[in-house]
Amino acid sequence: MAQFEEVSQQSAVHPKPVGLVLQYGTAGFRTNSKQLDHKTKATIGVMVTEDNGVKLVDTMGEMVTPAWEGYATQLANAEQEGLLTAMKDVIEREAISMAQEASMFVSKDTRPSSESLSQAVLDGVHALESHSKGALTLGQNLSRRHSMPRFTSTVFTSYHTLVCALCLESILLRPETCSFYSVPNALDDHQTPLEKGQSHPLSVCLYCSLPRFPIPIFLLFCLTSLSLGVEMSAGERCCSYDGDADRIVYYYCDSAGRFHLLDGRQDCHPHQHIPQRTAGLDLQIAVVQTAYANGISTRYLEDTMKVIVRCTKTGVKHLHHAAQEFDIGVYFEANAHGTVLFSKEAEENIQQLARDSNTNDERENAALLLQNTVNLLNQTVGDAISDMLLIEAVLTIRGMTVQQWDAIYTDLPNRQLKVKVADRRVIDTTDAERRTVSPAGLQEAIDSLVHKHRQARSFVRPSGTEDVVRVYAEADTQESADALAHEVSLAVY
Ligand code: 16G
Repeated sequence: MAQFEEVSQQSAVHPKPVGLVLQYGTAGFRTNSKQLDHKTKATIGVMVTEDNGVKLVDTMGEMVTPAWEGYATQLANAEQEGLLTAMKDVIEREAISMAQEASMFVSKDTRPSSESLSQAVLDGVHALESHSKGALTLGQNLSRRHSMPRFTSTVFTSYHTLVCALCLESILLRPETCSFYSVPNALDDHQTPLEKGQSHPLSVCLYCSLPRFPIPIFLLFCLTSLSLGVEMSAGERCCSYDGDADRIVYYYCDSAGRFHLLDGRQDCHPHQHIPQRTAGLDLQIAVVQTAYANGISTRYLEDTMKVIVRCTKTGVKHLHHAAQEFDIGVYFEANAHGTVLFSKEAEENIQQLARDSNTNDERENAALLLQNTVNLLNQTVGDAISDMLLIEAVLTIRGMTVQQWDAIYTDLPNRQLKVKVADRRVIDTTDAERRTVSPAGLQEAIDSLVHKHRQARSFVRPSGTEDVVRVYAEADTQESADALAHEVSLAVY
C-alpha cells in the first residue's frame, strides 16, 4: 500500500540511533531530543517538548491506555527493516481500518529542538490528514475540547478566550469583589480600568481578542524567565508554566527578599471554590494525591477541610482514574500536574441548576459559580491557563493574598534525592508506592530509619522517566529530613 511505502521512506529520514531502546515512561517517551527524532508513530494528539520528549494524547484528550503505550513502545523501538511488520501487527491486533480518515494534532513548545522533533512526527504521519498547530499548550492540543460545539472554527483563539471570560464572570458574580477592577490591568494595553462598583460587561478586546481581563497577574511563561532577569517585587504573586503548560506553580518574594514557592497547593483550592452545599447539592468531593504530597497537606485536607483523601501511584493516569470515582475528584501531584473532574451526573445537575436560576440569591449565584467552574476547568488533562484562572478567581472571591494562601499551613521540611543503581527495576512497591515489597529487607530498613526521626515519613520508588531510584523523606526539621533522605539512599544501594 502506498501509505506503507510512505511510512518506510519517512522513517528512513529519522533513523533510530543504533542500540537505543526507548521505554514509554510515566507519560511518554523521554530522552535527549536528538535521540527522539526517529519516533514517528501516529495517535490523536502529540505534544512535543524537550523536557517531556513526546507525549501521546488519546481521543478523549487523556493519556493513552497501557495497551497503546505498549504499541507505541514497540513501534518506537522497531528497527528500520522491522518497522512495517511492527506497524501491520498493531493494525491487525486493533482491527484498524486504514481506509478510514484519521486526524491528528501535533503541537510543540517554543524550544528550538521542538521544531525538528515535531517535523519528525509530521513526516511519520504524512499519509494521514494531520494538522500542525505550531506552538500550543497541551490543554489546547485536546481532541475532546475540539469536538465541543463552542470550540468550532476559531478553536485555537477561542479556547483561552472562553476560559478567561468564565473566570471573569465568576468573579463578577460577587459584587463585593468589584473594587478589584479599579486596579490598573497588566494583561494588555487596550482595556479601560473600571471605577469601583461599576458593572463590567463581558467583552473581548477588539485589538487582541483577549477578554477585557483586568487582573494584575504578573505572568511568567516558564521558570527560565526568572534567570533571564525578570524582577519580582516584594509580595507580588507570580506563576510559571512548564513547557507544554500542563503544570503551574505560584511563588512570591517576601519583604525580606525570601523566595516562597507554593508547592503542591492547588489541591487545597479548587474545592474551596465549589459551593455545592450552598447550591443545594450534596456531591461527594475527594482529593487524590500521591505519596509525594506533603503530610501536612493531607492532614489539612482531612482534618480541616473534611474531604476524602485518596493516594495513588505517581502519574497523571493513576490519579485521573481514581478521581473519576467521585462526584467531584480533585487531583494534583506535588509537581503540579492535575485538574478537577466532575462526574457526568454531577455536571448535569450543576448545569440544570444554573439553567433554572433566575433570581439573584446566594444559592443561585452558587449554582452559576459551580457552572463556571465546570466550564472553566479542563477535565481531560491539566491546563496551566485554566488552573491559573481558577486560582485567580478563588483568590479574588475570597479576598486572599498570595501570602495568606501560603499561610494556610506550613509544609513539613522535606528532601528528595536520586540514587543511581545498576537496575532500578529490582525495586517493587505497593500501597501507592509508599512501601517496598522487594528487594527483601529494604522496607524494614526504611521503617527503622524513619523511627529515629520525628513526624517522619520516607519512601523510595523507581522513576518512570529517568534511570534512577527516587527517595523522598519528610520530618519535623530540614536537618532531620535531609539526614533521613541520605540514610534511606544508603539503604537503597
Ligand atoms: C511524568 C508524569 C507525572 C509524574 C512524573 C513522575 C504525566 C502527564 N506526567 O511527568 O505525572 O509525576 O512523570 O516522574 O503523567 P518520575 O516517575 O520520574 O518520578
